[in-house]
Amino acid sequence: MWKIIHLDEVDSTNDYAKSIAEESPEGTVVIAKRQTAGKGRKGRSWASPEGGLWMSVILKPERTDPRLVFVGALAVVDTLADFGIKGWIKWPNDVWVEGKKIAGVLTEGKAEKFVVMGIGLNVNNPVPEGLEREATSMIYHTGMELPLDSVLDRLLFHLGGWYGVYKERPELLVEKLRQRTFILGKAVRVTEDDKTIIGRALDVLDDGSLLLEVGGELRRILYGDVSVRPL
Ligand code: BT5
Repeated sequence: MWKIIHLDEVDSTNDYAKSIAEESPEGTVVIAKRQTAGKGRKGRSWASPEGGLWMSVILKPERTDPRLVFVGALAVVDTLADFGIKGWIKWPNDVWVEGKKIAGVLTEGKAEKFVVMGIGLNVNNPVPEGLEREATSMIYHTGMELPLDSVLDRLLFHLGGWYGVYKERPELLVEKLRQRTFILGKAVRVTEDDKTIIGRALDVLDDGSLLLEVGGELRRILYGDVSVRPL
């Protein structure tokens, strides 16, 4: 299913993948040793020095909905497990290990044409400067360098599996996400642009949205940055 394009350096594998997506088959993967302008959501930057796994997959699903990002997050959690690391998901797109972020997923696309799913996973690279308190890398948990090719192999294997689930039985994807997210039951702050909502995360609904209890009322959140607040 996969056709892999290896690059030494690129601004962003997501931008590169988008530029070739229309004429490329589904399953084309762009991977770079380093990115000079790696991107997070909302224009944030993603530190991408050598040693990490920076890649983007071109997908052409018949339907695209917010649950697609869970495919990437669950595939990262399973990949970490293959290397003996327990990962947890922070809805909707982050993977954390022992209270720190180890990976992020960024999906972008063109309606009805393609989706590019970018995954950044810290593997052998040290934590980016300035993020020492918030981020972590696989090497700190395995105690040794990992061959990036093996990590990529496992990640693509799990991506293929979860993508199949997304297409056939998306409710199962959400079920699995519920089990692997660490925010349920916690007091959270959800920020979207300049709006902030504080409440308790109750559930991830079947459509992928987050159900919050805010001052006794229920609110459905479709998108946002979640941070867990001390009770
Ligand atoms: C994400 O955004 O977590 C999505 C990151 C996706 C990166 C991949 S790499 C391959 C592909 N090509 C791209 O250009 N992007 C994708 P967000 O939830 O907005 O989180 C961004 C925040 O994570 C930043 O503001 C930093 O606080 C933090 N961060 C930046 N670099 C990091 C790193 N290497 N490890 C952990 N946290 C990081």
